[in-house]
Amino acid sequence: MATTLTPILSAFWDDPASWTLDTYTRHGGYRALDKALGMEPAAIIQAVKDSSLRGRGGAGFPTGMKWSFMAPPDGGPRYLVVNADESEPGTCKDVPLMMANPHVLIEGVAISSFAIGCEHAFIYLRGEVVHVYRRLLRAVEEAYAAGHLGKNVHGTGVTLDITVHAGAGAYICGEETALLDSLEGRRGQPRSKPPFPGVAGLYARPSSVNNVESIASVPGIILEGVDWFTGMGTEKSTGFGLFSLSGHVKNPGQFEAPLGITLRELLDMAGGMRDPDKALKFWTPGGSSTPLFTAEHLDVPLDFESVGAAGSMLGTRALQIFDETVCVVRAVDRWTEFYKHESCGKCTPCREGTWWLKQITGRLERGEGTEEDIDKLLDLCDNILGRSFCALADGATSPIMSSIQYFRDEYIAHLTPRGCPFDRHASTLFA
Ligand code: L3W
Repeated sequence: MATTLTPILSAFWDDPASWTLDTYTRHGGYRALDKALGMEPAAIIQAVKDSSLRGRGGAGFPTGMKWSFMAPPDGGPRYLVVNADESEPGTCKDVPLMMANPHVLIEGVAISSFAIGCEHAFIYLRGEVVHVYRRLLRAVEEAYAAGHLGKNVHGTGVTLDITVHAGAGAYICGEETALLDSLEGRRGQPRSKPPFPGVAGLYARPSSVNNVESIASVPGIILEGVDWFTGMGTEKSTGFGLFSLSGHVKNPGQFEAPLGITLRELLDMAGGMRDPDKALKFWTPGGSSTPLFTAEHLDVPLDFESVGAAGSMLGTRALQIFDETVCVVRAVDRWTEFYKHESCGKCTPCREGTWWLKQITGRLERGEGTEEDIDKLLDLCDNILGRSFCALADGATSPIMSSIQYFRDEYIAHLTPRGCPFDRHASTLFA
């Protein structure tokens, strides 16, 4: 049976003024918070654990387990920090979610904060998206005025304040500990783990850092129940997610569907390839940090286990689609430039490694490389993988290693003095 879409977080994005409190309330908003405030905090954590909700920010760590790893209350502050620093190339789900329905995130923050004993939560937003910043500020204001936030949430005596913080636009600040440093007013660079944020996070206090979509999924779990959530998706990758289709696809955008849907099904829903006469060449299952897939992976179920077994990662479900007109070496060179530029410089494998990777992908793309360079790239990747402070450098190796695995011939075709055999003007991407 064909998988169908499950518009839950995106249920009323088409409503006029979908982002207002009025619209959210008309669609049943903040009823989950009412229900949660009548529960024991431990029961909320248990429900999220039982739902098997896994982090939607890329790594897929179980959300309820992360909360239960927090150090026990000692009377001092505890923090929830929402990672809204979406900046992975291709990843574009949290921004539309916050623009179209900021209140589902705020309600999720309120419930999650109550569960973990947090009275002051932060939403750390990517700096460039000023329109989202304004929208969140307005929505938080509305929520305070309606009693969903503040000193006496829903008249229960529970306190919750939310601070929306806009960063300065650095990819590294999506790494949770760099984000915490940045939030504390320092230059954003990853911290060594352990201690994990659950033990010593923001201001060295127990903190949970969770992705926007993870927290926005919590109200549904509380209101509709664990069985409702686990009834979607696969046994180990439960629930639904936003799949973001971009690139050479007829109708790019957000497709909210159960985990386990395939790209073939999603492409059907998106009207197919932009030019039906051009074949799919390669695609990313979860942003540029996840190893590339090709047309042979069209039927891989997009859940954590199946994508992993097929050699990649579900990541952020950022499905960037490239047709046969795209030069894979050029695409990889562009991504590598991104990682080199965004490396925070703290650790040598990443700072030096991404610089060298870019030197080599650049000269290969320009037709100035040698066959030895291809193996040098693989050797460099091998020396970077698992040796850097955070996942940024690992991510940089993914498109390189996978593209050589699937398209070595295309790298070799670049070795002639004329360089890239592709007609740059034939492709509508990377023009
Ligand atoms: C307590 C333990 N907590 C792990 C927690 C940890 C974190 C979460 C996941 O990278 C990936 C990356 C990108 N006790 C724990 C523990 N935790 N062990 O679990 O941790 P980790 O280290 O597996 O992943 P990460 O460093 O959070 C995220 C990939 O996602 N990605 C997404 C990128 C998107 C962006 C963006 O747009 N801003 O960065 C795409 O694939 O490559 O592999 O909370 O504390 N024993």
